[in-house]
Amino acid sequence: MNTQNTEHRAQSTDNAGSALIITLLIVTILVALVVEFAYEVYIDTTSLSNWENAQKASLIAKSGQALSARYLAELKDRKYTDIGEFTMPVEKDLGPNTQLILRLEDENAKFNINSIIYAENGKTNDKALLSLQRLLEYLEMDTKLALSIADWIDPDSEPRLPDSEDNAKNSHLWNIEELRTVPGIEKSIFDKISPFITVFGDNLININTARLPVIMSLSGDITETLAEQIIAYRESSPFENRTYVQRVSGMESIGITINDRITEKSSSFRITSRATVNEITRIVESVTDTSNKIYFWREG
Ligand SMILES: [Ca+2]
Repeated sequence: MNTQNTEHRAQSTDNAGSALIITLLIVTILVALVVEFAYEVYIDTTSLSNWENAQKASLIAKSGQALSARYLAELKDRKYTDIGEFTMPVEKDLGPNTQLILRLEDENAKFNINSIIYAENGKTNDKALLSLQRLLEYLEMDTKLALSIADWIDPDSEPRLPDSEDNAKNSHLWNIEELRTVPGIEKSIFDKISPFITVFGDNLININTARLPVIMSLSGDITETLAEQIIAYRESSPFENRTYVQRVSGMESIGITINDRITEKSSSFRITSRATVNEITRIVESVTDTSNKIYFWREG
């Protein structure tokens, strides 16, 4: 990730950030009232303080989710989106020893690993499977892993490789962590590929936000140099329409071949809301779309 670029994007969302902070102030007051009320019910004073901190942190983290969702809803009316990821600490004005960090990640910037098997008929999507193989190749991994993953997901039990159907789920993945159960996906492999993959969204890759390996996975004709040129082009002028990628020198005809697999606008985002009150931290994660439909929710 280009650090400068991240900072630039974070700055461009300052207005949204200010709006979030103001709303958070109101939410914090409400949280304090709720916790004060619940506090009265408890008698055990030894664990009371931590319990109170945990309750506050949990409520603030959930509020962070709600506020981020509101921000996403505003993106729905935009012509295009170019927010790949940004982290926004909301340290001020939340009260003493209280911190909230919101992180948004574009799921449309990633390759949807479920797309290699059609949901409608369980057949293999050959184009998507090739993309996954190219992604693995670029990351210097065994491209055969793509076949193991395909067998893990597809409904039939005909192995593409010896043992690749053993204990297979034979169904689409609910989260990317499930990949760890596929034979051959060791932790080191998972850690390397996980930033570039998702199991959510509409299978379209946002050409404004996809990182280099994901752009290269779209076509065998997209070289590393060409992918770098796409990134350089969008930094000065984001693609307001997916077809504009054809304006990048060298992409005139390749752009047409990937037109049905890309978009200029993202719909799904991963929101991580991390609240800390007096050193007690609660994290709420979700994948939410710009219509505020929630696909995944985890509290910890
Ligand atoms: Ca299978």
